[in-house]
Amino acid sequence: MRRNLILVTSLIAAIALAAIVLSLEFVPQNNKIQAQAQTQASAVSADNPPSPPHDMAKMMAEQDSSMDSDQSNGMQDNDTQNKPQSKVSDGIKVDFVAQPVIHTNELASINMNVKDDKSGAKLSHVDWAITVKDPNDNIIYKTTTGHSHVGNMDFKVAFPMAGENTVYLTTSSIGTTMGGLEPTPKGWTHTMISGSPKDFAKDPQNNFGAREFEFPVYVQNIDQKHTLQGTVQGTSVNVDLSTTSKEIVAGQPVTFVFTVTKAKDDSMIIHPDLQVTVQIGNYIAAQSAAVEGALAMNGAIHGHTGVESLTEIFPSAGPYTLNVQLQPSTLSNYMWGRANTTFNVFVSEPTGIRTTVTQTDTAPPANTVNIVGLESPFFTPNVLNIKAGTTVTFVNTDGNTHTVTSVKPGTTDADGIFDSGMIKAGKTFSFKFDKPGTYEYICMIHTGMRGTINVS
Ligand SMILES: [Cu+2]
Repeated sequence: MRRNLILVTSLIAAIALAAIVLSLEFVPQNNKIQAQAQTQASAVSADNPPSPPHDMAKMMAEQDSSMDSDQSNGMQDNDTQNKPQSKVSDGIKVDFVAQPVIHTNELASINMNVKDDKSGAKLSHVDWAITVKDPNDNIIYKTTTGHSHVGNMDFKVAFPMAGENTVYLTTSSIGTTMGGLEPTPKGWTHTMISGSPKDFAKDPQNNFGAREFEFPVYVQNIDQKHTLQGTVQGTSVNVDLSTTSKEIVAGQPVTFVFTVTKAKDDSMIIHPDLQVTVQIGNYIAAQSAAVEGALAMNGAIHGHTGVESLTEIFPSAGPYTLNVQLQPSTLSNYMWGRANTTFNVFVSEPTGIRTTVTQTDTAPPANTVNIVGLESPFFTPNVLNIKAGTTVTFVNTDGNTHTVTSVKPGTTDADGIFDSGMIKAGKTFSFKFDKPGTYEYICMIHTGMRGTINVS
């Protein structure tokens, strides 16, 4: 009994000691992480960007031409980093923060806040749609209409192409008591006065209509250089990853090039061995032979000159990691023991798949109108010509609730001819047009959405 007690006591003492040792070890690291987080936070909250967005775009374009030479020395150029941007359109302000350094094919974070420019207060009940285009004007990302309760929108996107990409934002405010939500305190946002979807459209303070914004986002080539400590004391090596293709696409071969140099003077290390493990989540998609105790002939990736390559076909799109383990061979001119690191790459869908994603906007069946959301053309077809006696079905293909409400031409005043009420995502509304004429309709929640039915 007594002996057990002593055992337990000494066990507790040992655990406590271990905890102290562990915490001592972790304190400096935690501080470092916190310090980094603070630096990031202060960059994010800066309301005024150091230079206006237009000048920045120009700066970036100039930077573009000198990019190749910058990359070869592996230095991070401050001018190719994204800085916080703010834009104002008729009283509505959008603060835009993209991840400062974005490499091609890595998942990058983007954050936007919609505010009242005068008061700086965030708007509540904001709807938004986002389209992202690459430097060649191809759509690489597109949302249906999303909703934010407090005017904050976060999303992640991988940019396949280096250079100046563009994020297009269409945003609009929605009524206050919609969906059973309490209105925000009076005076705090634009979305205040009416609370009723019917009156909402007539309320100039409540209804700020739709606004369109665009923000340039600078993306650097995939080139990523990692400096690693070797297990031999005092040694460190650089591993530089680049690709031979501009884009990494699922199902298509891509060649990764690893360059291994001495960190001290960036001189080439000859005859290094690398093991590369390609992983998505916990799933290992591919692995080269092990380097441990093995020479090149055993199948590890080996480079006579310190430049190794690996050609890989990714089975599907998504965020992958390349885990790289490297060690010198007996023929190497530098002995660092072992080192390892992880590179993040994002594999995109083949273009064919991407195109079909956006094709939902087009070609609905006869006498059907798709409600596509905040971005023009809002309804497809936007103008529908039919014969009297035809029933038209409106299908909400967007991710948000809309209405189809007939209005007096050129206005947002309901004329009572037809009104769908709320059409939730995926739901439909049908109306039979008996009398010839021109019928204009809008969405009562997003009054910028307008379409026409011509009945002959
Ligand atoms: Cu709508």
